[in-house]
Amino acid sequence: MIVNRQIRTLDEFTIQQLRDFPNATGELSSLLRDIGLAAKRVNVEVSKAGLVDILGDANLVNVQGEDVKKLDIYANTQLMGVLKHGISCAGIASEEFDDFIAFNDPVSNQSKYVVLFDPLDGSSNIDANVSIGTIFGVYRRVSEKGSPVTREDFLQPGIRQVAAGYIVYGSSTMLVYATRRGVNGFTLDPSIGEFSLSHPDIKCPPHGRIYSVNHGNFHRFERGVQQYIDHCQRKDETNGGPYTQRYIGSLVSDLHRNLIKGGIFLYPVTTDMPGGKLRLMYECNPFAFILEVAGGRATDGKRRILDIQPTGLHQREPFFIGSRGMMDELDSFLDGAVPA
Ligand code: P6P
Repeated sequence: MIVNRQIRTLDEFTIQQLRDFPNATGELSSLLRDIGLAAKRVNVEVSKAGLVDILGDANLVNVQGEDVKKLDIYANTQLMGVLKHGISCAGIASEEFDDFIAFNDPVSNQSKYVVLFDPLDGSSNIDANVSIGTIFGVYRRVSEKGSPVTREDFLQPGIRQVAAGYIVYGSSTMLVYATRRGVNGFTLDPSIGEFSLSHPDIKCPPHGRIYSVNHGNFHRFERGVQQYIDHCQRKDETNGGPYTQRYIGSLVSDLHRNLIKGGIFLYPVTTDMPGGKLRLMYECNPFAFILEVAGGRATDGKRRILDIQPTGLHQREPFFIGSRGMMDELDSFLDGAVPA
């Protein structure tokens, strides 16, 4: 196998960004490299899960009331560690913690970013060896530098993210992140232990033929959603259908596939989850930012996800995200959907 050694690594790419934007302080580049380091450490454990006693439950329940897997804790510890000991992050909020964490040391208090993350999303799939992922969003703090971060630094609408990304621990391990300048994907090259640019300037196809939804909830969806799903199944060749249904049950895997191939993902409210299931701050917002930069759309069925003013770190939202043309098509079935 001939590997192109001219491919830029994540470190080279982020440093090149600095050269291209001399006014940049380098803090964001440094923060992204820190996340890349944590991802490499998590990848080692994820890839040998099943061989060592790092699978299974940690006999703990997190703020979500969900059983915490040992790998959840490991991933959470690795992410918090690199960010706390770096120079770019003043504090974090994690799915695994009830409240945000202010690092509150002299260096961290001078940092200008905060990071919200889901350290290992889809961890209920670990035991079945299904791909899982890490999701993160980066915001510029709004409180005064030099002091500990406050709740307002974290409760910002998603449109204020300066970067967002995910790592998918799959057949290969990829780190994909977006800034306003674009979305770029890096594949971990085990021969050099570096994430290498493999998917430059990712664009989400304006239309696709994949729809992703948990059909088990069909009879608990609102009528408009049911009608849209029925439409996806009834499309004929004249209007590009029928669509194909793909649902892994691991958000990072489902959305990575739809980002690359085009498609739409739906996690609507159901009668037993009237607020939706997915978390606004560290699941919906990061992916909404990434998809919009790549040309897609993301809503809660009515509002643009990135416009939602959060009221809590762990609030849930109904979530519809994907190719612009498919999202526009969905809007025509949903009452009160705000046209793009
Ligand atoms: P359901 C995994 O538990 C997760 O949080 C996301 O990764 C995934 O998209 C969703 O829940 C799957 O939920 O109810 O279809 O199993």
